[in-house]
Amino acid sequence: DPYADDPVRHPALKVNSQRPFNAEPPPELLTENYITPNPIFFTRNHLPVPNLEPETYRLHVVGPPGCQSLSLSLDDLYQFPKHEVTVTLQCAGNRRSEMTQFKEVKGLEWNAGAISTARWAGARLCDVLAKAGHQLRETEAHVCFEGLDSDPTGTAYGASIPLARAMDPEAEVLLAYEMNGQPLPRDHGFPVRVVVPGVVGARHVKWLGKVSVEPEESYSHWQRRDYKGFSPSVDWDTVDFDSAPSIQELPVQSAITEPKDGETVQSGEVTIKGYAWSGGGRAIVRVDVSLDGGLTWQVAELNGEEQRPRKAWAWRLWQLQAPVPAGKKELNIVCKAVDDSYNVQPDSVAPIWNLRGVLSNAWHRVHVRVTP
Ligand code: MTE
Ligand code: MO
Repeated sequence: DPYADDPVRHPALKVNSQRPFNAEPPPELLTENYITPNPIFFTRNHLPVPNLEPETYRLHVVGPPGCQSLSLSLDDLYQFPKHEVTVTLQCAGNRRSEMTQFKEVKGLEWNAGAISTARWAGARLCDVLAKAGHQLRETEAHVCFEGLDSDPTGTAYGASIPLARAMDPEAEVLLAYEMNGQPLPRDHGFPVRVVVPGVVGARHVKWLGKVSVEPEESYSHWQRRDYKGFSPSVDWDTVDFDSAPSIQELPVQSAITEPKDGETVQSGEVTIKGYAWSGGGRAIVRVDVSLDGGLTWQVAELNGEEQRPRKAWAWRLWQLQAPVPAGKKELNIVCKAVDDSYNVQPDSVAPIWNLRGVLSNAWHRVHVRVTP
């Protein structure tokens, strides 16, 4: 069993797949803290978790002709200026189960918990690339990452981001060795992972073994044959993965974490909680909540850390306390967020459904009963 050496996990996690391990925190725990505690941070593994020795660990940095290649130990990485940033990481498949309810898709059944937030620390990728002699040139190029996790044929997990993002100090791309003040837990990439603020989880390569600058995107399955969006009309017979760009920045997202779907709430007053986040550093400017399926709306209070414009890498938590309209036996609670480009979420799943069930960001809906 290649998974026999996987780490022990927190019992509160809701497991979507044991081998490889995929799990999300229950919604009410997810928004209990602004920073997600490491043991309940959602986990998305495609392969067995490698067991790496910090003493012998080396990161290989490979450049195009004219650049130096580096082999960096953990101590070498610690010599670069330590950079810290709070970043929300979201899987492209977050809320996939709502797409499945509309029409079958291929993928893990994530609810709204394939998203978490941590304070990451490490070396900036731009500093490491600069040390290898890289400059941002006119030509389009990509920074490819390879994990040290691999399948039985030896194929490693891989992904890439454009060189322009990697070289931009303001983009704050990290080779992270700390998560919330601790060494990375094994499930989250010990000893080093990539953190790409504002970008889909799939590019945050864990157990990082190799960084290389290439003229083309990564040839990895997960860059080329997965994590792409398609029209609802595209099926597995007609899909052409080369026709769509790889997902990088994610669209605006929000979800309700309390109350839970199917719950019964007291009459009088109801408290509704959730999270909101957008990709590309776009800040959340507003969250609207409806108790009547979207006929009327109230504005929720935004909590958590205020985000910098264009560098809003982390989520806002939000809350609304509202009177339950007299005589109501049930509530159709809905939330939707607006980011600082005034992007909004679509009202339903049907027009954004896709065969892989990615980019699921329709208005989030929760149905509850009211005790008389
Ligand atoms: N990196 C490696 N090496 N192997 C993986 O399976 N999964 C990716 C990404 N990095 C993955 C990886 C995906 S799809 C996501 S969503 C994030 O890691 C999840 O990070 P987390 O498990 O720390 O939450
Ligand atoms: Mo993912």
